[in-house]
Amino acid sequence: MFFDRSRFPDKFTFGAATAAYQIEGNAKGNAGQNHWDTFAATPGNVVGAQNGARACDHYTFWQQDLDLMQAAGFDAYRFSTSWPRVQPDGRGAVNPEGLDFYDRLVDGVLDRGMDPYVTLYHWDLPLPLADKGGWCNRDTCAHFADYAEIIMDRIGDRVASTATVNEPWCISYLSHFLGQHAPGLRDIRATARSMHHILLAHGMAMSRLRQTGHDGLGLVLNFEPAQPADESEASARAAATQHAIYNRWFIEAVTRGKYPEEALLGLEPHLPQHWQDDMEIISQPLDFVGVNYYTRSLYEPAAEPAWPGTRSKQGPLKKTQMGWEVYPQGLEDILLWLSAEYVGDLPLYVTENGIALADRLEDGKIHDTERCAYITEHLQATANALSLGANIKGFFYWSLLDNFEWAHGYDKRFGLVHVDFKTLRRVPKFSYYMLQKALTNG
Ligand code: IFM
Repeated sequence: MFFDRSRFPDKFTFGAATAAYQIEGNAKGNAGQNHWDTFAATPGNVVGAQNGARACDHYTFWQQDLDLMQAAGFDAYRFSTSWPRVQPDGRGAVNPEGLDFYDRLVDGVLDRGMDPYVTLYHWDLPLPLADKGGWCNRDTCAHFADYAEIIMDRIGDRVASTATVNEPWCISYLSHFLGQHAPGLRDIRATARSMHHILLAHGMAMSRLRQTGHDGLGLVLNFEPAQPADESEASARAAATQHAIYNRWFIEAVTRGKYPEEALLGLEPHLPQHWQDDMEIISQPLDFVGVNYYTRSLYEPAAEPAWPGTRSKQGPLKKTQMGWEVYPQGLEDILLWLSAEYVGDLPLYVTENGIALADRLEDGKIHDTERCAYITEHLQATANALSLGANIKGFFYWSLLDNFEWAHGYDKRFGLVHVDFKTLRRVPKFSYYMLQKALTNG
């Protein structure tokens, strides 16, 4: 059986999520370039050197996309605003077309009876700021606070919820240590700095938005249970180190104003001087925490002597098109762990959860039954956590549309709606109709 809305409280919010660079088409509307454009133009970084210049052209087809959201019966649409679309240089002059776009989009969401959930930064760093060191440069944080104020000045009166940043682990560790996302660095000093500065940017934007009278403010973190690959002590230590880096660093900073010792062990020598002085602004009160969850990871010690001295190992569970294990229990565990250890009664939202599959159009239809099962199991996990006391207020599927999956290009399909990237035709998948049926009692 597919999920049943009656298992959730009346006001529980069901939505779907997207992000600007992945769907809008950055070439439209006088947007500035961002570091993904140049990262993608560098051989070997993105499958087929694909980029977000056209994507789903949501910039043109946004009304059609919002109609799809409305017809599915969603309560809310989670989208991000593009910094380079609004401020092509990342500072100073505003592109009026960019601001107008988000103004229309927010009204379009409201006109269709849904709540707008905005994220201010989902990875599209303006190129001129990247040239000055991007998230390794402290100045980027102040520019981000200015940009946050500009956006919220225009749409803040109508949005239901505002997240400053999406997935700081990806913005920093994945992009500066593992080199898999823009700017593609593999450098521990850049990693430590970006891990700190992205939190400082969040804190500075929070302060600015509070001062200018906004509420409903928080941030979106990604979590992945880090489990030992075997029974050994060494693997347990490897998993604990990765748990500290991935799952504890950001939530501990924003809720307790500190970083975990296991992660400081490798990162502290590379943090900016006097980083402790920033922890107060980083840990100011939040109105919610967004939780993005997809899978778990297994860790064991690496032969490599350099910190963190861990490596991940393929697990035995069923895999998605991304090669990620399907592990719904992890979502329940993470939600309960966050409630018990860090957030208490502060509202939690599952702001992203979804599965990539090699969907194929057959007779004009897409029978993505695996996606239906994935969604059902993860909603079940969410309902379990709710019934055990976690204060979860909503669940957003990632993603409404097939889109630009970063380093994987357009090959990995997460959408409820299939997009033909040649014609840009949208075709709702079986999972879309299943959700629609459950949400509309149809
Ligand atoms: O597509 C991404 C999204 O941009 C951030 N969270 C994870 C998704 C799937 O990889």
